[in-house]
Amino acid sequence: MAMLSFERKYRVRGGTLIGGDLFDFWVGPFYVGFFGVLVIFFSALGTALIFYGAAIGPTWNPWQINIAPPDLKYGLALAPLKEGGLWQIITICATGAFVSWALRQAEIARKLGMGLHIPFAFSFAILAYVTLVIFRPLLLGAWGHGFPYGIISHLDWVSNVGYQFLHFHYNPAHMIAITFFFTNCLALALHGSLILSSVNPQRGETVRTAEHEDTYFRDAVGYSIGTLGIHRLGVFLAISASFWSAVCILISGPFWTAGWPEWWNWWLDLPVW
Ligand code: UQ2
Repeated sequence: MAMLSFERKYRVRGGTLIGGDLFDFWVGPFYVGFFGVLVIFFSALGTALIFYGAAIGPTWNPWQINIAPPDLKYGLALAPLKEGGLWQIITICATGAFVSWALRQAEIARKLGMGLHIPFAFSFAILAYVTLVIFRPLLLGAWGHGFPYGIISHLDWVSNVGYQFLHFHYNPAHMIAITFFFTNCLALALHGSLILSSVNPQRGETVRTAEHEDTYFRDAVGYSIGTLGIHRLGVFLAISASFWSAVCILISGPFWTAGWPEWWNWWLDLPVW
């Protein structure tokens, strides 16, 4: 069945969170919905403001374009447009677009009678971003603590904030986050390669099934987590990576101001020595 005629029977009415039938329609292959309209609005406005910020800036070199947050002196107030105000509105647009995207995911999932796992998982990515540009600046008392929007400039920000704590790799939450990112890579490499090895055979060979997949890992490591289990593990590793990333930057400043290597003094200070 051609994809479009196949999809037609799943294009059901309802499942919307807001707006009822008003926005319950598709444009070509895309479901719109109330949140689709919001996504278009926020991303169009946000992108236009980024281009405006680039236009009033010193360069069109894509690597060097930079839209900086306000100076710390503005605290948590609104700043003039050309002194960080643009960054503030762009941040609102980005957050609005991301949250609307998650809610559109939820509407589509409801329409199809699926679980809400996709918007749930995506919300951890939103959390990581919002922690950087909203929660942490709020806790530190100035929007100027958000990261600048630019390819090179945001790298510089990460480097500078890292060195502010002497050695960010000693941040325990950062360690946990990295461990999840790496384990996520391991799990996806195992899973992706296992699936390709069994269901994408050479010409003339037959497709292998889950029995073979289980057997492979039982032979190799004495354990198979299973076809459903590997996906549960994947979601867990992925959301944990985002979650601990958010934690590691949130505690840096608001809850720990010394160098991160020093945090480990609790070990040396244990009375047991
Ligand atoms: C598995 C399984 C899959 C998989 C993978 C495994 C049939 C198709 C990759 C193997 C995974 C294991 C042994 C867990 C590894 C643990 C960590 C923390 C990386 O058993 O079932 O389904 O894709």
